[in-house]
This record gives sequence, C-alpha cells and structure tokens, in this order.
Amino acid sequence: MTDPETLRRRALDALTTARARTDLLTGCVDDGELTAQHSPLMSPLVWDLAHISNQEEQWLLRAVAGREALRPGIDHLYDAFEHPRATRPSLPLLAPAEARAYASDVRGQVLDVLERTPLEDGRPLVDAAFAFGMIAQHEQQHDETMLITHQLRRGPAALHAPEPAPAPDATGLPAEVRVPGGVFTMGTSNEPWALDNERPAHARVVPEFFIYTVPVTNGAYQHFIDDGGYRDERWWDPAGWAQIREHGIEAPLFWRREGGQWLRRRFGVVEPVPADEPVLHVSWYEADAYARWAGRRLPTEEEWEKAARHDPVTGRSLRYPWGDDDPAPAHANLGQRHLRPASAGSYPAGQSPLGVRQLIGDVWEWTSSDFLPYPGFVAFPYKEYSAVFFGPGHKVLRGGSFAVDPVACRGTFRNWDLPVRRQIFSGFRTARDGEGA
Ligand code: AVJ
Ligand code: FE
Repeated sequence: MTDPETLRRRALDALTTARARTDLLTGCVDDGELTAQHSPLMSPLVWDLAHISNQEEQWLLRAVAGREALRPGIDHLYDAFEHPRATRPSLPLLAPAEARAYASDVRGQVLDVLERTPLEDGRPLVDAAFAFGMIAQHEQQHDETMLITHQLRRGPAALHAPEPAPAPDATGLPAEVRVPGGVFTMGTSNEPWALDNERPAHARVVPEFFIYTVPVTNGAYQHFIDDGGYRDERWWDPAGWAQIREHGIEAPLFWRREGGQWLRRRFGVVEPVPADEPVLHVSWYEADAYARWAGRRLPTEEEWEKAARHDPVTGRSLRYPWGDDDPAPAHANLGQRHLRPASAGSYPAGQSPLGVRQLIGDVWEWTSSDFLPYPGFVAFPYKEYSAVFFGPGHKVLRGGSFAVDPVACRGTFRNWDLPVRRQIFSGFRTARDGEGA
C-alpha cells in the first residue's frame, strides 16, 4: 500500500504538469487561432481546453466530491460523442477568456477536493486516487491532440524545443532480435493508474518471432517510395490502395518533393527529411504496405508487448522495457521535451531485456492487431473510454510518441485509431515469424 500523502503528491504533480503543458499549447497562439479550425480532423484548440476542464469537473468535482455543476448546461457542448470534430467550430463554445476562467475555477476546486479526500490505492473502480490519475492522463492525451493540431496549423512556428541528442554509436546493435516462443504475462492488474483496456493481467502464449531493434527510419521508408511502393497494388490492403488512389498519396503526411529532395513541414519549419529519424505520420495502411514490400510484417500487439516487457531471465513482465522505474529522460523521448523523434538507435538505457530500443517514446507504433478487450475486461469508469471502440475498425498502436507524457505511458498502455489516420504521431517497426513457424 502506498501511503495517502504519497498518493496525494503524485496526483498533484500529475495535474500540475498537465496544466503547464495545456497552458503552453493554448497560450502560444492568439485567440483567433484558438477558435479557428486548423483541420476538419481536429477540434478548435479552445474546444480541447474547455473539454479538459469539463471532464475534470464531471469526474473529480461531481462524481468524487458530489459538487454541483459550475456552468450548468455546457456538458453537451463538450461531449465528444454528441458532436463530431468537424462540427465543433459552429457550436456556441465558451470563448477563450471564458474557457480559461472555467479551467481555473475547476482546478481551484479540484485542489481543494484533493486535500480533503481520503486516498487509498488498489481499488481502480473509480476510487478517488484512480480518478485523479485518470484525469491527469486525460488532460495529457488532449495535450497530445492539441500538439497534432499545432502540427496541422499553417503559419510561423509557435512552439520551440531543443533538438534530441544525436544517436550514440550503434555499431554492434543487431538489426533484429529473436524473441523466444512461450508464455508471458500481458496487461496488468496492479498498475494503479492503468486504464480499463490494459486490464487484467493474463497469460499469453506467443510463438517465437523476430523483431527489429529500432523503428523503421525515413531513409528506409524512402527506399520503398523510390521502388515505386505507392504505385504497386501488390503491397496494399485493398482499402489502403483505395485511400492512396483517391487522395493521391505518395509519401507520409507533411512530406513534399522539391528539386529531387524530400522536404517536410514540422511545426512551422520546413526541413529536409532526416534519414536516420523514425518515419512519422504514416497510416496503418502505409505501415502494412511497407512491411509487405520489405518481406516482413507488422508485429501483433502481443508480440510488441512481449518484446517490450518480457524478461527471459526471470520470466516476469516489467512495467517498462528498462525495468520497473518510472520513465526518466535517459530512458525515452517523452513529454514533448523535443518536438520530434530521436534518431534510430537512441536511448540505449531504455532498451528491453531482449535488446529492443525506442519501444517507449519517439513514435507510436502501429501493430497488426484490432483493438479488442482482454479476457476478463470490465469497462470503467465509463464505457465510452474504450468499450465502444472495440472491434475490427480500430488498429492498436503501442509505445507512445515524443508527445506522450510519462503519466499516460506504460508497457501495457494501449492506443488505437482508424487505419487511415496519418496526422497522429505514428510510425512502426517490422517483425517476422520465427524459423519454426
Ligand atoms: C485513446 C487517444 C484514442 O483521444 O480519442 C481522450 C483518448 N478519450 N478523451 C482519444 C481520449 C477521451 C483517445 N485515444
Ligand atoms: Fe476527451
């Protein structure tokens, strides 16, 4: 059992860190840019800002503390299921100043509730300690969503961050590693802030397979482009082929060719595509086509998790590839510390026991798997978080991008999206069957 003061401090830290990031993302552009729709794929930033606080109010002030609504009648405006993203700019949303005032009213009361509420871990079904963690993760997830909006936005750079360090010498790093066949523990039953879809821990038999030690790079991906990969139907899932034909797609999102060179737009800056960086902004269909062209395949979700968590010496599943310690800057590129992935081969301190690097951070990694519940799944605290998305329409992404905060990232964390999506911070690595298969 963790003592209540530690639980309180953790919740406060997580909420405070999230709010600093929200303030940065909504404070670096003017009010016109907050209410504008930068892409029909995204909400105006001012919607995310008030939605974050509306969820915080509903869970921490109303569900946990039993308080009354602070702004009666606004819930429906910020219900993601009631209004699709493309329609949100035409809603009578709180204006930027009102949204900021609402956010600070809610947070003020939440800090008061946090001080008075008894906290106790180990009871995930909407106990207060879980609810604070869930809300901090929710805010950070919308911060990543807002960072995607920033990437789609036109105009001069509004965000700045230091570049990641160059990759260390990777001589001796094998291209791929063998993961032995057999059982491992997938998912978790004791990670206090794990969300419903990560639970429960259960045994999975995963046959032997091979997986690349680093994500697929821009340089490798360019060989696929140069080889005519986007013009060869053989590599493509029929629905992916239809998408690239319909939209004239011939490279990852934000790339363009100029004078025989690939350039890309990155948070308002145009630069040559860096060859040794993991490829970013590809759809599941593009990842799947590349893998087939390369004579390989995407890993399944259970293969990805086994490569990340399985310790072949103890047989135990770790919280993270590097062990059970919370993420530190030496382990992984997380938390928007940098505005891009680090070069392939970075973060040797973060590699898994089997020697696989950059599983956490840098780019979300598409897996071949549909988003489905684990055996024994129980929806909580609301079925709209995960349960309504289960099924063949959504593909699972693992590991988290440079835009994911450590609070919303674990070896068990599951993300999902439609296979056509490319504005998200998505990349991939490839795998192949074991020799015995
Ligand atoms: C888990 C990233 C797919 O952004 O749609 C935010 C997270 N759920 N608010 C999303 C989420 C409710 C979700 N993803
Ligand atoms: Fe949300």
